[in-house]
Amino acid sequence: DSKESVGEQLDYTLTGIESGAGIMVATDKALEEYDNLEGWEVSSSSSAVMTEQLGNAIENKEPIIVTGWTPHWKFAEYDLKYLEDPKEAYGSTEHINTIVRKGFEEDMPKAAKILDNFKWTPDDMQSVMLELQEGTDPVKAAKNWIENNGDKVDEWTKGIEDGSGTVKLAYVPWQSEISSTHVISEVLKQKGFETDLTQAGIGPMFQAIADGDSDAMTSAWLPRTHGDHYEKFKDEFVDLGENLDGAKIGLVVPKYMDIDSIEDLQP
Ligand code: PBE
Repeated sequence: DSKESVGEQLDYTLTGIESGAGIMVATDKALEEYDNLEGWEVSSSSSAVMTEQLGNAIENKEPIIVTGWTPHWKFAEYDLKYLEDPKEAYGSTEHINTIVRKGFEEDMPKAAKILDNFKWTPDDMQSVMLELQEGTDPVKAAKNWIENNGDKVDEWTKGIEDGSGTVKLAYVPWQSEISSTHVISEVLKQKGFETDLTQAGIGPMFQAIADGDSDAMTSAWLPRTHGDHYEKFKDEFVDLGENLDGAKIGLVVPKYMDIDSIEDLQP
């Protein structure tokens, strides 16, 4: 019945992802900060289930509100929009930083320089994510991107001699992080290094860098998404700065939905 409010149609539920993700923490904050979201909740599942439910809703032209982020292939696949967030519960623009353990730059200066030089765009990351979504193996998807973007890779490695030794990379197995980590891993391998990739949750990933158990991560979404973890450990790692600018998190809906702002939702 089209006379039902969006809240009624959705049973007052936002479609979330893995609990513990930065965007889920931000969503809890949004639910607190917006008085009009009283009575709403967020379901937790996984990124894969979220995109599946989004796809199903769009196929049936039904309403859905998901926790969404950029870069992500869903924006290439579907007509979507972010709901305005006047209270900035989700922050504004995010960037993604590369972080290394203390002492790594001294121990492996060539590898550290390559990691420091690593910088790409949301479109670059999104194209690798799309390949993953289509079923390509992460190493192959990374190699394909490298093959098609030799000019960028040359920039990251220019004037750096081949090295040796193993670089230990930690990452959370989200498609965005799988993409960046495999791309930088393949570039390091092309320059003579070996790499050792370890999957972890966000907190354990920061902890591993702080403890020196891992050398580097390319997955710190800042200032908001992983801000709490960053603050907790910031004296115990070295921040090499941005590897991607123009990331974003928020509530995302199909364009056919008749709402534009979080404030349009009714309690
Ligand atoms: N994400 C993708 C993560 C970071 C990368 C936006 C789902 C999050 O912590 O929310």
